[in-house]
Amino acid sequence: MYTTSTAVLDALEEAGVDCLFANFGSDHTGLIEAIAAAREQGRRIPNVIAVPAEMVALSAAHGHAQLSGRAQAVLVHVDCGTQSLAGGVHNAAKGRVPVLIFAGTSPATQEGELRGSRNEFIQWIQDVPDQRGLVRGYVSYDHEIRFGANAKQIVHRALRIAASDPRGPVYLMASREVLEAETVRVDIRREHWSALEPAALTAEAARDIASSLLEARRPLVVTSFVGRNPAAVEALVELARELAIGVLESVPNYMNFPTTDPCWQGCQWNEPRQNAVLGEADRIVVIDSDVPWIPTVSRPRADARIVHIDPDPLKIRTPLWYLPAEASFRADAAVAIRQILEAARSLRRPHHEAPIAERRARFAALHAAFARELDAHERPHANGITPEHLTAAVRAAVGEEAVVMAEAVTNYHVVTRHLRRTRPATFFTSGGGSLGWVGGAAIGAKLARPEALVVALNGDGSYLFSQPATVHWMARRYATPFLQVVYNNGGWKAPRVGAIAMHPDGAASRAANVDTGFAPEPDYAGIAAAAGGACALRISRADEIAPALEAALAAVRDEQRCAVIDARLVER
Ligand SMILES: Cc1ncc(C[n+]2csc(CCOP(=O)(O)OP(=O)(O)O)c2C)c(N)n1
Ligand SMILES: [Mg+2]
Repeated sequence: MYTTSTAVLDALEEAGVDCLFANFGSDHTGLIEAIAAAREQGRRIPNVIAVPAEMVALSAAHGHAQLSGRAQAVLVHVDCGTQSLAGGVHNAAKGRVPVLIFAGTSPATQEGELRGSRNEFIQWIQDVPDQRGLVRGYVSYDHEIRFGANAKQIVHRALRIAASDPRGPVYLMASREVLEAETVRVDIRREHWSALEPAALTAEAARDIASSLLEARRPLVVTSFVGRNPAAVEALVELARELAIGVLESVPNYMNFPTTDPCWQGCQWNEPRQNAVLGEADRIVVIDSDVPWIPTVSRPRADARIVHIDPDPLKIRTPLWYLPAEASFRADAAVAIRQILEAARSLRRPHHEAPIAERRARFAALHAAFARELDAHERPHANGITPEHLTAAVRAAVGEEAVVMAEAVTNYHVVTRHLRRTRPATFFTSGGGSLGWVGGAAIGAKLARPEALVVALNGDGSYLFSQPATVHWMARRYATPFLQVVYNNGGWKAPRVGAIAMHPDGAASRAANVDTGFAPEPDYAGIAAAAGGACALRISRADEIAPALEAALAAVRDEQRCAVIDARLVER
């Protein structure tokens, strides 16, 4: 029997969706039947992964797409499952991650008119006026499949929109009757539905930017997510090295630039001080960034000339957003950087050589000083574990190739600096602000790159947000072992330090308790052991770090099970 459900599965398979992260309900009878039938008949369909909590499902699809570059699919139950996707929808939207979210709806008939008509009390309760409206503020496209006859076309269209810049989540829904209905098999041509081609700069714009970079005294690239495409990192390295341009990462969401390269000028997060390199730059190219700086604390000089290249330079979905750029371009970073590089090669003249050599030396000196500062911070602390020492030890233990998924909050800047990544596609954050992405994302990463060592680095609060029981059950069930380190600082540090910074002499600064601490603390690692047989370790002394990492990596590599290290950080 060929039903709309069969057609949906066919379309996902044709589109190259590897995984369907599924949380089933009574709306999915047609899909459950079609999945079983496909397996019985030996027809290829995406790998169905059962996920006991929807936010974890979406985070896994998110992590997978970040590594594979391919949209994955998430199947949820009516309005309830859609709401349970929670902040995962925000993260996928803000992180520009392609994903298809597919939900059933309550049956649309109640007297047995069609197969799938209502037969359970909950189907009256779950009938809501605007199910798609739950996610409309975040998705790039939402629609309802009403007939089997064009279900495949709608799935392909949705995936095409998801995969085209600016990428993001898309949402489809269909009633149980539609998913149960028999239909005809439609043949599509894959190439008619591929993502849009990456956009380029005009030749004139490429020349203008190249010439302004050649003439600059302190040219700087500021980026957050150029590294979502490893080819863009390669191009940026070539451009920066050839023209001696500094590269400053602002809230990096990917590995954007090798930290060992003398052009790398560090990264800036929420540090409440002017960034010196940013303040010195006279020409700035902002490439792929939502927050290139925070003007109330750190900004370019008033006479700096700024251009902006981005898949979505208008940031239409961010109500308050502007940048003092003299020109903005909607273009793909890899394409645009190559164009600028070619133009610079043709425009370069002998009189450019001395200034290029001068700034090359300046950036190299700044880089060397910064590296010395990092070294100093990594030294063990007598009283316990510092996040800098811990991160340096993780770096040494896991190596340059390991894939790191980070949700480290007040330690983001520590993690990004001290991991000192050198290779593209070895560092990821959610790109959004809804905590709880990290565990699902680690599973998605491991599914996308089974041969990689996957490492999750996260706060204790973020660990609890991530639904660790679901995550670690999945990790065992689907053989996706990873190493997880909990940067345990006793609770939610971010809101506490935020309040005290806003009211330095206020009551909160004097209070012993501001309701952000987790004492008595849960046994973080024990949760993972109970749910998925993870190797559970708990440390609080500096000399315990290296042995714990060794034991944890042995569990991940040799026993193929997760390891969770609960690292109690020293109070500072
Ligand atoms: C879903 C969600 N709820 C609440 C917040 C607000 N919030 C921002 S940081 C933070 C604390 C996170 O704790 P933890 O992961 O331990 O990091 P720490 O601040 O301690 O470094 C909270 C609750 C959020 N960003 N996302
Ligand atoms: Mg914390």
